[in-house]
Amino acid sequence: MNLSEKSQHYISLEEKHGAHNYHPLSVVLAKGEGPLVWDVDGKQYYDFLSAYSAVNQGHCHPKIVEALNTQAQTLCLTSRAFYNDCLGPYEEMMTKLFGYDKLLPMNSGAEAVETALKLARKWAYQVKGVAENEAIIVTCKDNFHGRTISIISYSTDHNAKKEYGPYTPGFEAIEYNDTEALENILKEKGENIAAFLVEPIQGEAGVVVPDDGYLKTCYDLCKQHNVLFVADEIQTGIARTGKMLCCDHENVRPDIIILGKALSGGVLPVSAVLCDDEIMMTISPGQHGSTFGGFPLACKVATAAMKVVIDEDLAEKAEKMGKIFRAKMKEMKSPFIKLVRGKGLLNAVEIQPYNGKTAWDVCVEMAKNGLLAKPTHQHIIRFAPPLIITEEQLNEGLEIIEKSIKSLE
Ligand code: IF1
Repeated sequence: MNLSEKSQHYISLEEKHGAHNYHPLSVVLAKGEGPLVWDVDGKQYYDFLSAYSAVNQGHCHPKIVEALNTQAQTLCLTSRAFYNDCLGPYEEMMTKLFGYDKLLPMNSGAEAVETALKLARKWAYQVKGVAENEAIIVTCKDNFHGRTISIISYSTDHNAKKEYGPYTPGFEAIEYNDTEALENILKEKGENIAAFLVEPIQGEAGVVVPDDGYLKTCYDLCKQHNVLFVADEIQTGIARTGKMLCCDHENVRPDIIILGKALSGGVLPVSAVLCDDEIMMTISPGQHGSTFGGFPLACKVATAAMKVVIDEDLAEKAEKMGKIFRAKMKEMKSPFIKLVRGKGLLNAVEIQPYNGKTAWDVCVEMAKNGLLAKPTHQHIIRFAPPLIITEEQLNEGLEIIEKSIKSLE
C-alpha cells in the first residue's frame, strides 16, 4: 500500500520502540464511530474486525463513553481493600442477566481464563474429591484462550508456545468437534478430570463452527462424569453469534462462563467469570484477586455496555445481518472464495490463492477500497463487523468486498 508520510511516521515509531506483536495491515487509525474508523489521513473504512469482537457495540458508543466520562470524574479505582458503590450493583445486574449465583470480575480475557482454571481445580479438590495435584483439565486442539504461561501450556500452536517452557502440567488436549474423543478421555480418566474447557466456536483456529449438537453432547457427557463444562465465550459471547451466549444456541448452561472483550464494548479491558456458589465459594478470602478487577470505572462501563446490547437488540441484529452476510458472500461467485462459514456476525471466508494472490492481498485490496479485515492462517479472512451495523452499511461493506475480490481476478 502507498503510505502517507504521517502513517509511515507512526508505523516506524512502533517498529523502533515497540515489541513484536503481529504483522498488521499498514493502516494507522485515529478515530472510530459505530462501524467506521478513520486513519490519520482522514480516510474512512468499515471495521470488519471489531478488535477481534471487542467492539460489538460499535466504536465510541455514546452511552458507554458517557458512563466512562461520568465515572472517571467521580471515582476510578479503590482496589478491593475497600468496598465501593459500583461493584455490588454491577455483580447483581450480571448474575441476574446470565442466571448464575456469583460473578468474579477480572480485566483481560486471559486472566479470566486463568481464574476459571483455578476455580475448576479448587472445585475438583474440595467438592469432587480429586487427590491434590492430580486434577486434569481437558482442552481442545487448536484452542485459543490467551497468552499466559499456563494457557499456552495447552496450546497446540507451535508459534504461541515454543521457547516459553517449562509448561504447566495438568492439561490434556483432545480433538475439537469430536464427542467421541471427549467420551473416551472421560471414561479413561474421568475421576481425575475437573473440567472440559471449550470455545463454542474456535476463533483463532479460523472461526471453526462445530457440528450442531456438539456443545450439548459435550455438556451431557461432562454431567455423566461429574466434570465441569467451562465455556470460553470471550469472543463468541455478548451477542456476537446471534444469541447473548453462543451456548444459548444449544440451550446449554455452562457450569462456568468466561466473558471479556465486548463486556466493555471495547472501552476498557473488562473480563469476568460467572458460576454458581458450589464452584465460586471454593475460593476463600485472600486466595485470588486483582488490583483492578471490578474497579468502579469498569463496573459502570460494563453496565452501560450490556445495556446497549439489550436495548439495541444486538443479538437479533447479529443473527439477521449474519444471514445476509453469508448469503451474499455465497452468491459472490469467485475463484478466490472456497468456503463461507460462521454464526451471527462471527464469520470467515476461506480463500483459495488465485493468480498468485492470497488472503493477504485480498485484505490489502479491501483496505484500499475502505474496508478492514484480517487474514488468519494465510488462507482465511475473518469478517466480524460491529453488531450495530445497519443493513445498508453491511451491503455497502459487501460491495467493497466484491469489488476488491473481482479486481484481483
Ligand atoms: C492475541 C486470536 C482473536 C480469545 C478467546 C481468550 C482470549 C482470546 C476465545 C484472551 C483473545 C485475541 C487476543 C489477540 C488476538 C485475538 C484473537 F486471533 F488470537 F484468536 F480474537 F481471534 N479466549 N483473542 O479469542 O483474551 O487476554 O487477549 O483479553 O493475543 O493475539 P485477552
